[in-house]
Amino acid sequence: MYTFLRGTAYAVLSISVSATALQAQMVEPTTPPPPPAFDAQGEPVFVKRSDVFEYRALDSYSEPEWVTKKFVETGKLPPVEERLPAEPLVYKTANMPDGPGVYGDVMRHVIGGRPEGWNYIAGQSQGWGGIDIGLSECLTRTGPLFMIEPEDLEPMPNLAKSWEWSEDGKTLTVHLIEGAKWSDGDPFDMDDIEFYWNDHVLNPDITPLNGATQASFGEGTTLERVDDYTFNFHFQTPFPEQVLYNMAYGNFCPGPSHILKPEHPSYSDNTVEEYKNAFPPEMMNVPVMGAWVTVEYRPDDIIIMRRNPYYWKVDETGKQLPYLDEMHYRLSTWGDRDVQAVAGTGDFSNLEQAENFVESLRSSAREDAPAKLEFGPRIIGYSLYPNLSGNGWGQPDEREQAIRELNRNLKFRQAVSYGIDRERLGNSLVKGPFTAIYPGGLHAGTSYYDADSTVYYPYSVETAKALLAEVGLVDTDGNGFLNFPEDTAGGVDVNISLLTTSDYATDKNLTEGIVAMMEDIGLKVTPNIVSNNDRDALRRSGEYDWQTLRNPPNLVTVIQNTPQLAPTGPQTAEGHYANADGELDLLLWEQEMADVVNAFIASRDPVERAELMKTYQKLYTTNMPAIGLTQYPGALIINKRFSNVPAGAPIFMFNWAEDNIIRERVYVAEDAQQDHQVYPEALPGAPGSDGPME
Ligand code: BQZ
Repeated sequence: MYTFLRGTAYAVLSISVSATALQAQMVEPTTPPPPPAFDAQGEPVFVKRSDVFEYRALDSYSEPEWVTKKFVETGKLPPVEERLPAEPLVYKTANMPDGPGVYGDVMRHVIGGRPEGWNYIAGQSQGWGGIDIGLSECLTRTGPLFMIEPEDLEPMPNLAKSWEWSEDGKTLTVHLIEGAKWSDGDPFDMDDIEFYWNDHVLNPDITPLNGATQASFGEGTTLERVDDYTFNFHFQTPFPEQVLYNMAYGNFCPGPSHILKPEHPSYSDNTVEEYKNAFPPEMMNVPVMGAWVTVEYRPDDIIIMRRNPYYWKVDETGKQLPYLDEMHYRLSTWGDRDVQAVAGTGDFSNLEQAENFVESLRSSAREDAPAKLEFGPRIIGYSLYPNLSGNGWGQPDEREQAIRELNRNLKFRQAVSYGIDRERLGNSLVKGPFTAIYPGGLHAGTSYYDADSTVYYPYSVETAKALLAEVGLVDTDGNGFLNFPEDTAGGVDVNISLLTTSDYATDKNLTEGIVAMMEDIGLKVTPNIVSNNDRDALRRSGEYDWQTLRNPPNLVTVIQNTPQLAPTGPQTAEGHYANADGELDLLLWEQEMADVVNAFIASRDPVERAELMKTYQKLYTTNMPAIGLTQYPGALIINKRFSNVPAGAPIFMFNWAEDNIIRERVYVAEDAQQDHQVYPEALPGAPGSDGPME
């Protein structure tokens, strides 16, 4: 399966420039300068997981009065106690910043994504921005871990309410919440779990949206049903505790098998594509386990959701959650999300585009500003990802293959890194103490980061040019751009296509900066700017030379999505998937990185794990599977009328703020409520029916 190929083609070519002159210009790699001081503004209130919620039966339950009157008393809905599980998830009052809430009002999100459809587990995007996080509940939960004491840092229960390891650590027995129901009243049970695992995770033709594969749970891992609410995971290695993180958002969030299965290619005549598209955005009321259900979709305008009458979480007074009756997702741009949040026409934003920092800070500083803005730690990082596959992933043509061979050449990647002026790049986004020089790898300020293990190729055009000459690239046609040797791609200019999403100004600005800086060292780079969904499709299919990308979360947390830190499986490492035959042509250092990551996953010794991550960081920043660009903090913007927003919630740590703030227990005090509901006193309708039930 694993074959080793070396980028030898160029090494032998002799070059005219005298080696000594070149040596003289070369700048040695060093460690990165310390980032400018920038303290997070908010401080979480650290607690144990068991302080946040528990599963237990309460004496009585309640719901919004209009639900009782209009739906229960009219027989359209069974009484609340019959809709809830035997032991619902109960949020503890002591952990609610503002105490138990009241029903009503809406949270108005603004997003830049667009829904492809509702078949999340078959790989469809719902537009991001908290939509999929709100609709899909997962076995465990990690968002709120930002406020959990380090001693108790382990994923929180969710649909899986408890689990235990076998003596030898090779079996994890997982207990699901019993009696919970999908938003149409259908029981949630092992049928949904097995359908997700057998017919999606293990199905090579279908990949859930966030890329879960068997490798995400450990090579050779199997899932065995015990009874309707219990299953065993069987592992090849003992105590792979990482798996608990991969049972959280994005990797183990089952879909409604009673709705999806009849359309699945294994149980119908549908093709994989037909199954994927069988639940288009226009289809309303698709059952969910989340707190709100989609009842209206107006293309390029808005998605409206109404409270889920079967939601399986309550507060300690017995009130069924959520408190908010309606959710809006206005379909606009990510930049507009910031603008509307500080203006008060939107209610929430992850301020993640550095270009919007100054204006957002200015507006939210006003006395009468409608929203609160709070910066968190430096967790946003951007990198340049070269496609490292040399054996056909993405079906490259001759030119593309020649680029892949360059990408696989360390000297070439070093040249690119030396050619990037990260200070200028950061300042081109925003001036001030926000951006930091980021060589790549683990983010400075995160728990496993070690500056001494971090290699930094400081900005030096001369060194970059010298290395490109060593690789054998010469400007043979004198147009200022380096050419391939005669016998490669017809000796044309080396012209690199740089894949970038059009959805974020930051991504486009960084790409423009890279194009200019690469021209300075003689490399022609052409931006390929496409929509986010198209970008994500090309990213997964490998049809790109380079891409500008906001780093995946595991470079911040390490303990989440750990297998994706390196090519530990055929589709785990950003930038290097296996080819169509499943062959992964790893370079030596990539194999070393995969071995280190697997050793980290298998280790339960905190000292050993810290050492392993130092080795990982050294391998990463020396060899650069991705070349770091910049790193900066994000800020959470929330309208001041919302209560129960946890202190110090970062826009991103283990998950995005849309998960971190626990939206189902966020509320608006009666006297602060605003009249934005489009369908007051309405509930979701039958699956596939139009609009809400009134
Ligand atoms: C936050 C997030 C919630 C995905 C997405 C989007 C996709 C990526 C990433 C972020 C958006 C927002 O990020 O930018 O602030 O609301 O949705 O899911 O960038 O293109 O594939 O990983 O989470």
